[in-house]
Amino acid sequence: MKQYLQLVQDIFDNGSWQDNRTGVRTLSLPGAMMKFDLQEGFPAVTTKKLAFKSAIGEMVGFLRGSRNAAEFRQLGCKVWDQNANENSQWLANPYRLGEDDLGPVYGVQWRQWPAYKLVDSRSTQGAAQLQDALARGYQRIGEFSDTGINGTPTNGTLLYKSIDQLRQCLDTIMQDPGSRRILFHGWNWAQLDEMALPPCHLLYQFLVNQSRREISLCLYIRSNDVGLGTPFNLTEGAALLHLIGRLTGYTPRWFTYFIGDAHIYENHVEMLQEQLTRSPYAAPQLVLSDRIPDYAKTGQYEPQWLEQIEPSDFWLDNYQHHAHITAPMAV
Ligand code: UFP
Repeated sequence: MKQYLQLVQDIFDNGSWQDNRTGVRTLSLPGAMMKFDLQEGFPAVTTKKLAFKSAIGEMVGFLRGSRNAAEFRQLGCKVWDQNANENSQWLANPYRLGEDDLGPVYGVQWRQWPAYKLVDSRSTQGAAQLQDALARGYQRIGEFSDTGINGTPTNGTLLYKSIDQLRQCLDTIMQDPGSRRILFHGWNWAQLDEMALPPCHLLYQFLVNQSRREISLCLYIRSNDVGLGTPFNLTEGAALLHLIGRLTGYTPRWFTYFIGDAHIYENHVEMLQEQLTRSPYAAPQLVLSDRIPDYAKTGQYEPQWLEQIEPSDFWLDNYQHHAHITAPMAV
């Protein structure tokens, strides 16, 4: 994990102090990248103890489309409690469904992205569009009529479908592995105002190398708390790539991690300076339970495992790390 320490050092050397909504200042760097070869090991931070179970629990919650902090707690992850129940702006949000609710955060977008279409079904072309949309699983939810502006249909049929982006990615890896369109996205403008926290890790693209039977992931994170968030998000992204590789029969290879705003909170400076004095250990290996079917061995495509996996299906072998240290999370 030299790259992580290099990023921390880069922020100390080149970052600048910024104010933000949390009231705790950050040293921020615009734009950063790390690239890991997962065949060389798992990108677990070793200069402190990684909260591995908690990170995996969160990822499993995302795969199940969870939007409730109690469900994350049951999976062994408490990181959502504060955002669900202590953020005053969220507490006053009319979309909040009560205690522990988070709104349609990550997993909801991954598995149930709400998609709407408005087609002008009175025109000849609109009728064909309506038929096409119905064939693609959209459902008619009503008729719409408005005075309209600049080309927006003034009359139309409103259609709805919930899109399982992650499942579509898996299906495309199986059916069209050369595709350069295998991605899922969390930034849904129509629902940002309904979420306890707009997504930080928001764009995941899978890339398949058929001749080498390898799969890679590029992940884009718009805003990353390098002290607490980055070790967590690295764990989740790399574990997800291992899982997708297992289910589709490819070996996980390159994990490229892009950050928009890479920052260190003022109250994390001491923790990270301490980590810079520690020498990183060799990377551990991620082990996935034999319970999860390996397509490369079985030849059976079983995407339902996206929902069936449990946090206990993942563990780290040979994880050597320095002493635990932590610092408060900014909410
Ligand atoms: N944050 C992360 N990773 C996550 C997550 C949040 O680093 O997975 F959900 C941090 C980034 C930032 C804060 O410090 O949480 C979100 O604040 P904002 O929305 O203002 O960027």
